[in-house]
Amino acid sequence: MATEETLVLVKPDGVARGLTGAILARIEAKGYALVDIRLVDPDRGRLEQHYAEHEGKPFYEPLLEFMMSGPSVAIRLAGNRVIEGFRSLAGTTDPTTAAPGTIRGDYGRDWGLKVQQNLVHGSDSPESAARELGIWFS
Ligand code: RTP
Ligand code: MG
Repeated sequence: MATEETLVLVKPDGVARGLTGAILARIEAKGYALVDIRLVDPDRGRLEQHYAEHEGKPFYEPLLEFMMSGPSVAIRLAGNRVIEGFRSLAGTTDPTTAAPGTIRGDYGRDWGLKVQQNLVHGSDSPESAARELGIWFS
């Protein structure tokens, strides 16, 4: 199988809380390769592209506001089955119930806000990865 790539974001809550290093350490310990990494302060247009699938959902506007609240670290990550592998490292969407041992499960919680602040993003398919890498590394 050809080596796969995914887009990982350390979202604004992860950067603001100083967890970028801890999250990168988990990714490196798992053995995936960092191909590119950059700090990005995304404008609304970039986020509308990234989250197009969620437009119209109740959490869409709070999600864009949250993602514009500070910079994210964008990572181009490579390895066999890295898409499902990173999502497994990240844990499920809701950090309150994400399994301990995952990034969201160990570092995340419900802060009583309008959107899940869950520290990281990982592409969910090869098609999403190609599209999202184009948005964040253009
Ligand atoms: P991601 O795309 O960030 O890797 O996370 P995911 O697949 O686990 O979650 P997804 O359903 O794609 O949702 C994207 C992001 O929107 C926020 N969200 N908040 N009900 C809520 O408050 C809610 N639902 C989703 C989260 O930040 C989620 O990661
Ligand atoms: Mg998603």
